[in-house]
Amino acid sequence: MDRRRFLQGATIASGVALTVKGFAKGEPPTASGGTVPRVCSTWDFGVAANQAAWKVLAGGGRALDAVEQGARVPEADLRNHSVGRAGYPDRDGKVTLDASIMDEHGNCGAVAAMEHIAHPISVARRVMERTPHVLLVGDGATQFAIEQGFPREELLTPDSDKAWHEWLKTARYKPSANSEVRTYNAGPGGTPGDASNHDTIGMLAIDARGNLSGACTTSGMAWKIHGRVGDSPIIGAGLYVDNEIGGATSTGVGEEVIRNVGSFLVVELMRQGRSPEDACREAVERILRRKPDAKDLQVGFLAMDKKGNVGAWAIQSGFSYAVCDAKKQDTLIPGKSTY
Ligand code: SD4
Repeated sequence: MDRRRFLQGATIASGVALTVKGFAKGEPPTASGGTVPRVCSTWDFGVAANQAAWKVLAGGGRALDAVEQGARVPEADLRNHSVGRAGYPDRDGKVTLDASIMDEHGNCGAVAAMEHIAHPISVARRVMERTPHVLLVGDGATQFAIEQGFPREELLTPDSDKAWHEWLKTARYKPSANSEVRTYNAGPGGTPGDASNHDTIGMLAIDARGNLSGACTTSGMAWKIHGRVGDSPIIGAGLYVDNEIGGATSTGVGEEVIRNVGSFLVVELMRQGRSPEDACREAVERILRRKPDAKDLQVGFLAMDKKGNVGAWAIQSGFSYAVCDAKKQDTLIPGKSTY
């Protein structure tokens, strides 16, 4: 399903609780009307991730379990070249993954630049729950994962390898706006391109007890310098959750998010009384005020407040997100006739 159809579907599916506006530049979607439990996630591949998360929430499960289960879906999806297995590699042909997770108690865990482990979100959770640390990187993260029983695997698929060799012909690294073009929908062997080399899944959930958790997982920017770490595993940048206020997550060019501690900023703006959408918008505008050239890049924020209200904002059009709760879990499934 392309983004336009997803959005049309989302509009039809919205009912009273969700209002999805058009995607004219500077006009990302909003969801309002707090509903608990609820899960939201970035981009249209968030629809499938939300379904997995919803199974946990609908059964009365914890938001933390929901976001972990949800994030594992795109991590395993071979059509998705920006998260987990089959993610596009760095300039040296190595697939290095970043992920973070945060629960309702303020506990958090993360891995960065980790190779050979297919589910970084679950390793991040182990870091949170089984170590005194927050962030493990590189070989240390892989070693820890293996000690924890995760299998060591080759994550570079033939499609991603082919795309990398194609990129090597010019070897030009130029992250740019992620607007209409994306490799996710191009299917196996999707054309690699500057315009579509970054799509992270960030998820936020609130469970029936009103507790919030979040997760964020990515293979980062395609063709990056080996060792580059984006915003996704940096607590406060790619993900932040404060169970009293709400949570936020980000997607897009991570360097701009890190510079502005984006997700923490969004949560702090909600603490000051801003709605999730307003908070995301102000964070985007902060980035643009500090660096006007960032207008040519893509950065998007997604936020959920303590009541389950959801909002988002992005520099460019083309950013989408998926929301799932008891009222509309089915209607946001891709390919359903309501589309
Ligand atoms: C990064 N923020 O590594 C990630 C990439 C991304 O949509 O979000 N793409 O910078």
